Amino acid sequence: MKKLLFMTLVALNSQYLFAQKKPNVIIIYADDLGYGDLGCYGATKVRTPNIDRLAKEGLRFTNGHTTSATCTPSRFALLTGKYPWRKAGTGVLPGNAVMIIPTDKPSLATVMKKGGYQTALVGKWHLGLGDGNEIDWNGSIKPGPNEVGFDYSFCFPATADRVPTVFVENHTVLGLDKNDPIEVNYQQKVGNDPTGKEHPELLKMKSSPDHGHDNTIVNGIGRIGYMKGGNKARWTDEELAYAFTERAERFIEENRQKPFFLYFALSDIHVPRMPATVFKGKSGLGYRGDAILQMDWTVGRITQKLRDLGIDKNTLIIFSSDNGPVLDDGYQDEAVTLQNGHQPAGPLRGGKYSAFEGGTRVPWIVSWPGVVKAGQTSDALMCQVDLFASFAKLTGQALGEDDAPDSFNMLDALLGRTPKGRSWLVLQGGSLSLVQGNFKYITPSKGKKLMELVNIEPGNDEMPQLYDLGKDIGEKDNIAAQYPEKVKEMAAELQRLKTA
Ligand code: NG6
Ligand code: CA
Repeated sequence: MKKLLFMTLVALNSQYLFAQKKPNVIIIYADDLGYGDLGCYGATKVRTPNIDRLAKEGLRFTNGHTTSATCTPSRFALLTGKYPWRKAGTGVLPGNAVMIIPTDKPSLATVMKKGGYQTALVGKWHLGLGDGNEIDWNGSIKPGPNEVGFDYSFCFPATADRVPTVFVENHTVLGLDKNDPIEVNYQQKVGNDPTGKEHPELLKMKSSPDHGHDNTIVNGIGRIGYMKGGNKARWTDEELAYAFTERAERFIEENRQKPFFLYFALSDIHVPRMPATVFKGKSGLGYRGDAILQMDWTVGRITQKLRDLGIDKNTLIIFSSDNGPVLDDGYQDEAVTLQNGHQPAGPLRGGKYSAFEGGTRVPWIVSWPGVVKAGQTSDALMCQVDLFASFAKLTGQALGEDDAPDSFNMLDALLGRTPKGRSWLVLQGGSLSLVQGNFKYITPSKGKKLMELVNIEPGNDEMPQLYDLGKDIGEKDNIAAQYPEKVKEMAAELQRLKTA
């Protein structure tokens, strides 16, 4: 009897240890969500109770970063553990681009797979597909997410404002009628579908003047790029959040007995913001605010699903965003006119596309009930490029020398065991910056000081910029002239890191 009890205790204990070691991991990656867009980061004009709850039950970072101020490079860094500016061709990609994640090197997903996880990507991909030969949208689309470590993938290829506006499930376009083949072209019009440019009267949401977004019209919205065919396979914008959430829930449910890794890359709150009808008009801030409510609903569905399945305590969730916020990113969706005092970047200067903090400092929440202490805030300097090495550590793996060259194991900071983050970080906005402690140095660059179309300061200046983020989080006071030695030292260090 005693022995039995002992064995049971050992078994329970090792199960507990196993549970501690191999939590399910979900990265919920919002698109273009700013530092000030959530209640738990100070927003008062829009309510995000589900995400706020995640923060309340876990850890909220105040100095968490993406590597870059746009989507493709940030996602590249997340999956490869490498700074995107080290590799040419990692800027915002069109919908028919070649895949830029190498298939012959480990990715975040292959690491998790090797660690014994079932892996999935659900949502926005935007890292290219295929190997350089023209993509056959009507056949098998390879290589893609499944070739870089995802057992299951359900995505759209680029952004919601770029063709083709279809779901790709593993290697095939979902719901494709073979008699209505898809053709995609980013140079010239294909097929007879009306374009936004020729037929603005057909649009249910107008594009903003001069932004483009006036090629093929799908679901009453002009897109970037031209497509023909695939009419039955085209999604409607209003179903995107639901479709992604449903697929994510299904993956969680099917894999609830195993450790799983879900990279859940939301389309919200990127343009075109055209949320499900039930969210339209709900926030009072236009469709951008409504998309925030929809995003919060998505998070609520996922956390509820985990609770329903009884696996919430064994699931590590990271919620973050790929870059900072933008109001007008190409469509007249009232984000500007109905802003109503909402500050999407909070106290930060700049936004999407910017070298200022608004470009890369984003919401970053970690929850793992019972392991990550509830209600913590950390001001550790964090970067998504480090998730690669941190997850390798979490799953008990050593990285090869050439793997994830820019990724450091920050697991202790990630789980709130230490307040110490990185001591330095390179960030990519209009130009490169280096953060060291409280100092931030921005490389001189010639470009415009204001991107008029999006009304964002990209951080360009022909003179070096130096800010003390400890005192001046809004980067208002350039102190480069007062600290010439510091400027020289940081410029040299950035140069060294670039070639290291
Ligand atoms: C820009 C688009 C913008 C958005 C962005 C990508 C124009 C003028 N603007 O080029 O609308 O699609 O690319 O956003 O075309 S990201 O979040 O995927 O990086
Ligand atoms: Ca983005």
